[in-house]
Amino acid sequence: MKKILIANRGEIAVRIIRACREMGIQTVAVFSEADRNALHAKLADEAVCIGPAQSDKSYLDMERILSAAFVTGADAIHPGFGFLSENSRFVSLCEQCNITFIGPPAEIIDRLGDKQAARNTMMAAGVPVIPGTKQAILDTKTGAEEAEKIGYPVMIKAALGGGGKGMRSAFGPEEFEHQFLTAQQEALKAFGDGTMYIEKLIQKPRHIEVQILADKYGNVVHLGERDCSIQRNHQKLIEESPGVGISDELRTKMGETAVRAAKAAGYVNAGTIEFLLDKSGEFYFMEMNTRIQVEHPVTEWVTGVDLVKEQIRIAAGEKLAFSQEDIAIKGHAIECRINAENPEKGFMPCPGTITALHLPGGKGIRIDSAIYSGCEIPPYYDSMIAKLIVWGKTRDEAIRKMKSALGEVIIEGVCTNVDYQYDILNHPDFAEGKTDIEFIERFSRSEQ
Ligand code: MV4
Repeated sequence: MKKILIANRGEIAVRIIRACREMGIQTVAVFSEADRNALHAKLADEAVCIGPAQSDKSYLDMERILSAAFVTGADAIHPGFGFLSENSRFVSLCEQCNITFIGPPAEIIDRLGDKQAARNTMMAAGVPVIPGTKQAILDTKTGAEEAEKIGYPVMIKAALGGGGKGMRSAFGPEEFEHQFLTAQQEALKAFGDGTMYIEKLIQKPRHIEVQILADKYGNVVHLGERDCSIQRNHQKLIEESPGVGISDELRTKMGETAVRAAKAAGYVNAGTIEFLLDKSGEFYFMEMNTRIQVEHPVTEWVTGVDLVKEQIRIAAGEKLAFSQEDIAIKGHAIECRINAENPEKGFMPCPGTITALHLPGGKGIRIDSAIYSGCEIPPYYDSMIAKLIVWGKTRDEAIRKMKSALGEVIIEGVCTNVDYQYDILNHPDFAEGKTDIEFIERFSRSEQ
C-alpha cells in the first residue's frame, strides 16, 4: 500500500494522516468547499476538492470520492467513522474499482447492519443476546403478543436501527401500541424500512464495548473494553478504559465472547462489539460496529496498540503480529469529547471562527483535533472539534489529570462543552463510578 485516500474530515482525518505518514504511506485528503482551509487538507500530501459544503454533495458522494482516488492514483481508501464508513454499497464500489477499502468486506457490513439477523447469528454462536423475538415484527398485534410473552418492560427496536434511532421502550400493554407505532414511523423515515424486533428492557445498564482486531486469516484478538455509559441523547460524552468495576474475570469473559462474536460474523479488520452490562453482572450482545470508533484512543493508550495502523496492515493482507497473550491492560485512560455547542441553549451547535486557542499538554495528555487558532468551524458537520484523552496509573489519577487538563483549555470564538465536561468529572457519582446510561439524566436534574 503506497497511497491512501482519507474519505473524511476533522480530527479523524488528521489521525489517519499521522498513521500513514509514520508508516511511509502517501496521503490524499478530500475536502468540501467549506473545508478549504481545514487542517486535514493542509496536512495531507495531496488534497482534492470534492464538492460543495453539504455532505451529500461531497463527503457522502461516492463517485466524487472514487474519482479523486483515480486522479491521484490512491490504492486504498480509509473511511474513518460516520460518512461512508458503514456503507456497503461504497465498499462494493471500491472492490469493483480495485481500490482497497480499509474495513470489512461489504457482505459483512450488510450481515451485521440487520440487527435482527445479527442477533440470530450471535445466538447460534452461543453469544448471549437480550431475550426477545427471533422473527421480524411488522404489526402492532403480533408485537403486543410477543411483548406479553417476553414480559414488560420491553424495548422496541428497528431491524436496521442503531444509535437509538427507531427505538422505544414500553412499560406495559397500555402504552405498547403507541410506542410501537412511534418507533416504526421513525424507522420508516430514517431507514425506509419498518421491520421491528422486541427485547426485554435492560434497566440502568452500563454500555460496555469490546474492541477486536481480526486479520484475513481467521486470527482474532480483543483489546479489552471501553465504558461508554456517559452519553446524552445517544451522543457519547466521556469514554474510558478499562470499564469501572470490570474484574479481570469479567474482562476475559466479555473479551472471549467478543472474539466468538467476531468469528461467527466472519469479521475482518477493526470492529467493536457493544454489550449492555446489567446490575447483576450479566452482559448481552447489542450490535457490532464495523468501523474505527471515535473513542479508540482510550484503548490505544491502555494496550499500546495503534488501531489505525493495525487497520491498514490488516487491509494490506498482513497477519496480526501479536496474539491474545501479548495484550495487557495498563493503567486507566479517559476521553472527553469537546464539542462546539452551547450547553446553556440545549446544546445547540455553535459554529464560528476560533479566535484564540490554548490546548493542554504534558505527561499523560493526548489531543486529537483538527482545530487551530483562526480556523473556521463550519455549520455543516458534526460539532465534535477535539478529543482530550488522558492516562493515569489509576482511575482516580486519570480523573485528576482530566480535570486539570480541562481547566487549562482556552477556546475563544465558539461556545464549547468544556466547562460542562469539567462539572461531570467533578461530580462525586462519577468519581465513585456510579455511571450507568442514565447518569447524565440524573446529573442534569441535579445541576438545575
Ligand atoms: C437497549 C437498552 C436497554 N434494553 N436495549 C441504545 C442504542 C442501541 N445501541 C441500543 N441501545 C440500547 N438498547 C434493551 N433491550 C438500552 C440501550 C441504550 C440506551 C438507551 C437509552 C438511552 C441511552 C442508552 C445508551 C446506551 C444503550
